[in-house]
Formats: sequence, C-alpha cells, structure tokens
Amino acid sequence: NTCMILALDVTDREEALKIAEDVWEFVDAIKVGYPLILATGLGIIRELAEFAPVIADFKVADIPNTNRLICDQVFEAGADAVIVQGFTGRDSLDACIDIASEYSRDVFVVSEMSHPGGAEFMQPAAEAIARMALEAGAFGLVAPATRPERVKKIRKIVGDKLTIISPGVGAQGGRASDVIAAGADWVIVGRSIYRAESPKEAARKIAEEIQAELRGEY
Ligand code: BMP
Repeated sequence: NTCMILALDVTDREEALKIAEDVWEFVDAIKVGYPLILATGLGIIRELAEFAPVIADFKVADIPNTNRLICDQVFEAGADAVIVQGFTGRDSLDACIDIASEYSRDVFVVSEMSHPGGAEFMQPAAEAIARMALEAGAFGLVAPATRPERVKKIRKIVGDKLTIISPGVGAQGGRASDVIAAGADWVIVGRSIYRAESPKEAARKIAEEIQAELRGEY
C-alpha cells in the first residue's frame, strides 16, 4: 500500500501506457478522466487495468437516470471505481451507488474541490455532502490536499467508514505528508509525476515522503 494514486491526465495513449509501466510499483491505483479518455477512447481503461486498478474520474453530475447510464458504461469498460459529484443530491448519488453495487465496484464522491474556486460554492456544502455520502453507502470521498484542515474536518465527520482520496499535491501546492497527517488515505498526484523528467523517480520520492509520515518521522 503506497497511499498514492496517479492522475494520468496525458492525452497520448503511448505516453500514458509508458508512464503507467514506469510508476505502477509506487501507486495503488490510476485515475483517468476526460483528457485521456476523450483523446484515446474508453478502451484505455482496460489497457491501464493491466498495471493497477483504474478509477474513472467522470465527476458524474446529472439526474439519476443519466447517472445510471453513465456509470453503466464506465463499469462495462472495466473501471474499478467512479468519481461522482455530490452536489447533485442524494437521488443522483443513489443511482450511481446502485449501479456500482451491481458490478461490485466503488463510488467516490467529491465533497469540495481543491482549486481556489472550490471554496466558493462547494466548501459551504462539503460537510453535508460528506454526511450524505456516508449515509448513502459510498466507498469514499474526494477532499482537497490544498486545504489539509478541511480534510481533517471531513475525516472527523466520516470517521473511518469512508476512504478519503486527496488531490492537489505538488502542482496545486499541497504536500503529500501534510494531507496524510490530516487524515487522507490516499493522495492523488498528476503533473508532479507525469511531467517530471523521470516520472518513476518523482513517484518514488512522494511515496517515500508518505511512508516517512506514516512512520511518524515528520
Ligand atoms: P495535478 O496533481 O496535476 O494537480 O492533478 C490533480 C488531479 O486531480 C486532476 O486529474 C484533477 O482533475 C483532479 N482533481 C483535483 O485536482 N481537485 C479536485 O478537487 C478533484 C479532482 O478530481
């Protein structure tokens, strides 16, 4: 368990597969989203699943019926988990969780986003979204590494019942060890790895920082 998820936001298939091959030993999962899937097609999910479980980040945010149709496609394509928005409400979330449980797959719910704008409208709703995700039986939450104090707050609300994955490390200014200390289970890292001269070394360094934090060396 490396406590790290690679956000693979490149738009070239060969590059994506090369990076996955380089860094798989340092990551527990690979997150793919619109950039890579729109560029290369849904088939990339099965190709990447050879290296690690794949989390499909479609930030699903529609009415229940459309959410159901989207999640069905995502799981048929081989994704192990899907990321959905929480602000669309309980019925929309329930639709995603229903389909996920049919496939025995997982749903992560975004409570509040990591960029500065994520504090404008989402932050005031984040704690209620976290409670809803807990009640609805989601697998986990996405909470911002750029605001470790918010991760701490969300962790208090959900206890150890939900897995917290946290983007915003590196390029967005967050520090992996800080957000792990605040209660995140996994950090999500994109640019700091895939844009590094050596993605493998970059991943190794962040993995080591996390392990040192977990050993209490920070
Ligand atoms: P990077 O490490 O390059 O900043 O990438 C972070 C990844 O996490 C991106 O794929 C982004 O879309 C995603 N993400 C985020 O940065 N903040 C959120 O609140 C939710 C996300 O899914």
